[in-house]
Amino acid sequence: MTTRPILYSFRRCPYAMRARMALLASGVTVEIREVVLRDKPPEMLAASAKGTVPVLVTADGVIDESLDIMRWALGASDPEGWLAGYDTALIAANDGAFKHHLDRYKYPERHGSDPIAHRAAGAEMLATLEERLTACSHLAGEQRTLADIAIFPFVRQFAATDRAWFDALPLPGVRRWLAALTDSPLFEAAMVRLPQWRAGDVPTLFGQ
Ligand SMILES: N[C@@H](CCC(=O)N[C@@H](CS)C(=O)NCC(=O)O)C(=O)O
Repeated sequence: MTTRPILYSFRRCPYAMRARMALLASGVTVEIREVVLRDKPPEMLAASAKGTVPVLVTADGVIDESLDIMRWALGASDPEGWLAGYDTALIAANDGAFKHHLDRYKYPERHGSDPIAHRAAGAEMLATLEERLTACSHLAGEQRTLADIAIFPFVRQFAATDRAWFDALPLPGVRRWLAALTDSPLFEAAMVRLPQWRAGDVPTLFGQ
C-alpha cells in the first residue's frame, strides 16, 4: 500500500503557493493540512523542527523546502515541462535579494527599514524580469515553467503593497505576466480556502 503524501501548507504563504501549484501541475494528489503559523501542529514540527511551511511528508522522507517540493512533484510527473525552466540564478535572486527588499518595503515597522528605498531596489530587480518579459511571454520562453511559478507569488505581494504605484512603473511585461499567472485556473485552484487542520479531521485531498 502506498501512503499518500501530506502537505502542511498556509494559504497566503508565497513559498507554499508555489509548492501547491507544482503539486497541482504534476497531478500528484496529497493530503493537505492548513496551518495557522501562530499555532503550528505538533505533527508538523515533529516532521520538520524548523517550523516553516510548506512541509511535505512522503513515504521516503520529509521535504521542507518549497523548491525541493516543486522538484519532487515535477520529478514524478511534469506534463507541462516546467523543469526545463528551472533557472537557479533567477530564482536565487528572487528568494534572496528580492525577498529581502520585499519584506523591508512591506513591513518597515518590523525591520526598522526605509520602505521607499527598498521599494526602489525591488523595482530595479523587476526591470531585469521586464527585459525577459519583453522578449517572451514567460521568464523561460512562451510557456509558464518552474521559474515563473517560483517567482510570481513574491512579485504579486510586491505589486499589492501599493497597487497604484506599481501600475505606474514602466513594466508592462511584468504586469501582463503577473496578471496572466494570477488570473490562471491553476492559481485559483491553488488558493482554495481551507479551515485550520486539526488532528482527527477527515483528510482533505488536494490535487484531484
Ligand atoms: N525556504 C523556505 C521558506 C519558507 C518560509 O519562510 N515560510 C514562512 C511562511 S511564508 C514560514 O513558515 N514562516 C514561519 C513562521 O512565520 O512562523 C521554503 O522555501 O520553503
